[in-house]
Amino acid sequence: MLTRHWLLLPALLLGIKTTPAHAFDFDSQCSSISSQLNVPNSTVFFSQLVPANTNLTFPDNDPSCGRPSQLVLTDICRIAMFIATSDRSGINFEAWLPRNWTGRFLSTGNGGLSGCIQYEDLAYTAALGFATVGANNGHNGTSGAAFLNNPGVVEDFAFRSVHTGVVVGKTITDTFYDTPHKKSYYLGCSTGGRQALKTVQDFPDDFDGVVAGAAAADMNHLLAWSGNFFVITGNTSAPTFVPAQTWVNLIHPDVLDQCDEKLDGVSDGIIEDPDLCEYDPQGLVCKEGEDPAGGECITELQARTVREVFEPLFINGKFSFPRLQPGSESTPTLMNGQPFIFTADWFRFVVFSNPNFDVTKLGNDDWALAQQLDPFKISSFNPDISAFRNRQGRLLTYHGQADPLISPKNSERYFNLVSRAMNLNREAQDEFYRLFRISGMGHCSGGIGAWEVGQTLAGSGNLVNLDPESNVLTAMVRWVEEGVAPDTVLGRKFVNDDVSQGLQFERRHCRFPLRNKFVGGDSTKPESWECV
Ligand SMILES: *[C@@H]1O[C@H](CO)[C@@H](O)[C@H](O)[C@H]1NC(C)=O
Ligand SMILES: *[C@@H]1O[C@H](CO)[C@@H](O)[C@H](O)[C@H]1NC(C)=O
Ligand SMILES: *[C@@H]1O[C@H](CO)[C@@H](O)[C@H](O)[C@H]1NC(C)=O
Ligand SMILES: *[C@@H]1O[C@H](CO)[C@@H](O)[C@H](O)[C@H]1NC(C)=O
Ligand SMILES: *[C@@H]1O[C@H](CO)[C@@H](O)[C@H](O)[C@H]1NC(C)=O
Ligand SMILES: [Ca+2]
Repeated sequence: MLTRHWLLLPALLLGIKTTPAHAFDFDSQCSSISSQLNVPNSTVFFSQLVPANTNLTFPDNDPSCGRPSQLVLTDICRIAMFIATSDRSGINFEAWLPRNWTGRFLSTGNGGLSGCIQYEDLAYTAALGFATVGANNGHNGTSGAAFLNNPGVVEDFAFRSVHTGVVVGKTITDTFYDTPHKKSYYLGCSTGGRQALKTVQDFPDDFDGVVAGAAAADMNHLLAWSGNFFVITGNTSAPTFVPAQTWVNLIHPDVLDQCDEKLDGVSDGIIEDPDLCEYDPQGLVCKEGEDPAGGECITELQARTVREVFEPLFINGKFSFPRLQPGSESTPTLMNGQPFIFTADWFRFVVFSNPNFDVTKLGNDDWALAQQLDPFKISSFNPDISAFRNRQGRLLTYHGQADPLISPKNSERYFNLVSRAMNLNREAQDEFYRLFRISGMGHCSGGIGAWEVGQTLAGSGNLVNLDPESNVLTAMVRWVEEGVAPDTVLGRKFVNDDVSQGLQFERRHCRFPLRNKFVGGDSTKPESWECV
């Protein structure tokens, strides 16, 4: 006893903080948290301490989610619960609370029509010190079948899962650490990007900083647009159909020939700004005596398909969704000669409530009907986000310029619509909302460009470089907390997308409407480019 007092005394004299009266004991807090929570209409399944480097497995997770396990990167308290959102709907929800907490809260989002907790995003953001939450968006798995005759499930998908998770997640965070969180953030892509815009539009107080990738916004029109590729191409035996290998081996090189070096000065397979590309497939049409079966040329009918694929969608003569961008045809997913799966599910289970509906017949009138229904305003396209702006919210959007699933032009379109609706000049909009166009990136991640910008754990380079100059999430934290807005995002490409094999090249991506201009030198060096 005596010895211990003697040891303590100099510490106190020096003003060194000793153990406070209510020591925060992470481990015991984790075992008792469920008894401290009083979330209405919820069931806590468990709370458990998970040490860093644990390989968590999820044997009960729907196999279609493709997430059977996740490596946990830092010590967390993992809380899993069910929260009812109506008497016939509810969300499966998890909070991952890191031992090394920064005082920040974050919500993750979902993808496609799922239905799946994105454990990799929980792992990533918990490792960066966020108290992070994720939910299953109101149903399990990637199918839309759960929407059938259950508007509550559709409502969860449209907005309620994320918002409920945020309300509950903030309470859990503040209770767990016995301190209010300081700032709140969101990180998501695709449907996760749409969810992001939805909260900015309808729940402006939920987040201080929102990072939204490749947003599936203007959702009804997007589903019409993606469904319309089947209308254009026909099935795989139609004379209008263009096989995948023709897109990849014949048309894509021709697109690059017209739009790569000619438009941006560097022949690297990356079209810096596909907005500038007006591709004409006429040169590929078979000449006298040439046979399209050889894959060296295409028919006039196929050339028409190619042109239509790169045109915007008009519904009843009205512009409804921007065109697929040239460059993305190297991944011809939407042109596979089958009704797009998410469109098919949406019309079967939501629009027509008929699992046997013949989705091969979908067309113009159906697209118009879906937009008219717009269940729970799933469109997520309201351009008046002044409430978010007025509370000092910050919005960072990014979009891969070679995205084969959601046209990156739609992110430009929303940016411009906000500007018009709120009557903002460029400077005023820049204050709170920026869009970065990531050249050579596919859907949310991947691609031949310098696509690693801190958006996910994918590719693994993101966790080793948290510099706000090259990480959209830490850039957002700096923007919110220090008022330093990102002017560019330095993207990285690792050899074979494997950080251990080293850096292949870096490129700085510009904020819209600026575009990259090659100014000379080594094109793999960021200094050789300029935003103009
Ligand atoms: C985690 O465990 C699963 C299933 O046992 C295994 O397939 C996976 O490779 C493991 N992941 C890591 C990072 O060890
Ligand atoms: C969804 O999956 C979770 C396990 O991941 C399970 O606890 C829950 O009961 C499932 N919900 C439905 C509606 O099947
Ligand atoms: C909880 O569930 C009951 C019964 O379904 C419902 O009346 C009540 O509004 C719910 N409460 C909350 C906070 O959701
Ligand atoms: C905790 O986070 C801080 C920065 O937020 C970092 O410097 C430190 O290394 C982290 N400690 C552990 C044990 O992860
Ligand atoms: C393609 O469509 C045609 C005409 O509708 C039909 O006769 C044929 O069976 C379809 N082929 C395939 C492979 O679906
Ligand atoms: Ca180029």
